[in-house]
Amino acid sequence: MKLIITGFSNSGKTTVFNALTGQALETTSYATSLAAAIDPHPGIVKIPDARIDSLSLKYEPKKTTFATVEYIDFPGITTSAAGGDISHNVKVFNLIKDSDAVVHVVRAFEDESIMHPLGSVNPVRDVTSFESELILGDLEFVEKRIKNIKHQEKRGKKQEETDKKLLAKCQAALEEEKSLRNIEFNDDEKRLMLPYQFLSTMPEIIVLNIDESDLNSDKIKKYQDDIETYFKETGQGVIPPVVILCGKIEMEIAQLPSDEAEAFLEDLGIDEPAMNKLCRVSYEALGLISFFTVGQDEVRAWTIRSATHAQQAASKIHSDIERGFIRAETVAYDDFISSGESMTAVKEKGLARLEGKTYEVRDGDIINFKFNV
Ligand SMILES: Nc1nc2c(ncn2[C@@H]2O[C@H](COP(=O)(O)OP(=O)(O)O)[C@@H](O)[C@H]2O)c(=O)[nH]1
Ligand SMILES: [Mg+2]
Repeated sequence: MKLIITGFSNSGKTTVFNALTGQALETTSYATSLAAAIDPHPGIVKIPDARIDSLSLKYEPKKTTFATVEYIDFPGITTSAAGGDISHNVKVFNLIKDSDAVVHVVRAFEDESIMHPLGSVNPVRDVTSFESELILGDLEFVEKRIKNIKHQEKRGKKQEETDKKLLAKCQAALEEEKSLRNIEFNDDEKRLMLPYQFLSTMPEIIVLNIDESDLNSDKIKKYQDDIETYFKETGQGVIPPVVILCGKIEMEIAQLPSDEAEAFLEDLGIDEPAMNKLCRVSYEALGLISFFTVGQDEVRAWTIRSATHAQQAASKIHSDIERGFIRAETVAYDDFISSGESMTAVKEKGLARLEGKTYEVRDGDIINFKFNV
């Protein structure tokens, strides 16, 4: 699963990427003319999970494995209002289409020495202009596709009517500057839309990158409210989560040895880095959940989409387990904890379940698959 970090230049994308990954990429803005020469920069990030921490303490395994997602850093999008080279956006759009969700970094920190491409700090305007760029990108795509269909028809090749109707519907919405995530589509239309990977249907997470001195300030609360209001007014209930953090501080924390990082957090009066929250929110936005396997060798979180059946979940571990699936011995993490972290107690209380192939695995299930090949 892959998330692309994007937004306008100097919003703090690379800073956030460094904070997430512990890498140390250079955090200066690239001129758009240089951007074309830069490759997307990936980084794998562990999803912090207190449940894995405590399972690992209990089982003392040789190895502990957390769930991961991948983040991509790349020079951000630009807008014609900023006089940028719009052709660069196509490259960003292709990367967005290749990802599973978008982390949109929005600048909320004031710093006169760092240029804002639109001349001033105004998070709501940035959110709106970003959305407009996505809509424009989709519109161009739809227009191209429609043109192509017409061209094919002229050459006597019959084209699918449902597809044509769908594209016309999308075009109409986009021309009214509506994101496609705010338009209702029936199941057939949704199926047809899937391969188009429309930009304005991507799950999005907003990161408000604030000044250290603004933590808990009314100004930031207002920014957040205004952003949420914008999505409420333009949309139909799909409000991207807004994560508030100070990228600069987070990057410093990520580059400290863990004991020093803890002391630093204590000084700041916060119990965990905001990056942990961003990771969890990312995981949720992707519709992902974790199930666990435990033992002396390894305690491990496995990533699946919510509503995945047990047999399919088993395939994450090994295709043999999927093929020879007999049953999934399942205990909810919370039941394990409330039974004093004892599997024997869990069984005595009747909280251990034997689940079949089509059981929908839940977040936090501790599973022992029985199989025969
Ligand atoms: N004051 C302040 N500066 C920041 C913050 N986050 C990033 N910056 C600075 O903004 C500039 C651009 O950051 P960068 O991460 O390269 O932005 P990008 O162009 O979006 O990748 C750098 O000089 C950063 O040090 C922040 O939270 N507060
Ligand atoms: Mg950057």
